[in-house]
Amino acid sequence: MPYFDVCNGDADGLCAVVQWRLAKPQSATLVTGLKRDIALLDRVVAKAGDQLLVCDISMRRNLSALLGLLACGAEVSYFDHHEAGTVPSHPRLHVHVATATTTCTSLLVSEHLGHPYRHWALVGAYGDQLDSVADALAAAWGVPAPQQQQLRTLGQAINHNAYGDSDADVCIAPARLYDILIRYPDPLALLQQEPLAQVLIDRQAADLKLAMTQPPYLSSGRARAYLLPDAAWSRRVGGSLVNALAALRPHCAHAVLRRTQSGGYLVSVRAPRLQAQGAAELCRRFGGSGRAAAAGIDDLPACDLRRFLEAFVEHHWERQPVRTETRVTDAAVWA
Ligand SMILES: [Mn+2]
Repeated sequence: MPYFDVCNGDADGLCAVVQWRLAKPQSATLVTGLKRDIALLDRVVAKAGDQLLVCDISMRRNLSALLGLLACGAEVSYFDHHEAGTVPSHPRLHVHVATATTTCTSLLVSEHLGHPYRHWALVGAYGDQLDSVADALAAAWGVPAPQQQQLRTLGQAINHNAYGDSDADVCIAPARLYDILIRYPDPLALLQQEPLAQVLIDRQAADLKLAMTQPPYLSSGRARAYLLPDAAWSRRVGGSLVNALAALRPHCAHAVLRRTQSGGYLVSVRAPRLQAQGAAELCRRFGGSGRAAAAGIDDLPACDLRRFLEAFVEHHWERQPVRTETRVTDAAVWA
């Protein structure tokens, strides 16, 4: 009876499966990928009686593959915290989905198992930026502050390792990282004994430091846009740069644009933290989507760059229009 463990390659996904396999040792085929690889169930070929553990990938995005696997006779345990859509009812499908913003897959698995590997649960939660939830749990579980900080740093670093366009962009492919993580029932021991942990931590710090030194491409009183080249580090910094910038200047709106290989731009927009609205509305005008505070555009055509930047600067983040003086730091883009 073959076993398959299917998970997102970020910290939350990997730490969910690590806890499960530490609790239930069993050789299994791991199916994972980078953060952007979500349609993972398509990659599984199963037969009647096979056992699947699925962690931290959207059921909505994997529904047809899931139904196919169930029809083949596989049994599936599904743990996730993304919006699931319509959850099918099936005698061989065991669903553990909770979409509250206070939980994540690592915490759901930990709870299901009776919290046998609490430090791993915390690493996953910190990786998913659930800092206040993880801090409260760590305090309740008696984890001293210095160890809390170590688990947070590790979670963020493992999470960072999942961002990139291909395995060539990241320190270590998530599947290979899993093989190292699973050797350690306690991630604090991994931090002490595994040189890779520091490599991941250093990489994240270096990427963010480099990203933060980029001058704004366009700056107005309340709007700042950054244009990143298409490079391995810029593909890795993902959303962490725009989040860091937004935290640094809460009164400003931020846009981070990265060149894509298709010649367009991947755009991330954050409304001013102090007025967290209007981001989705702006991005929708350019084919993007998102939430009021955080939104994006997957592929802004290069010919729309100037129009987007003008709209970004002129966008009303509050009910009263704000006068802005636009300063363009690099004239080439307007040409
Ligand atoms: Mn997650």
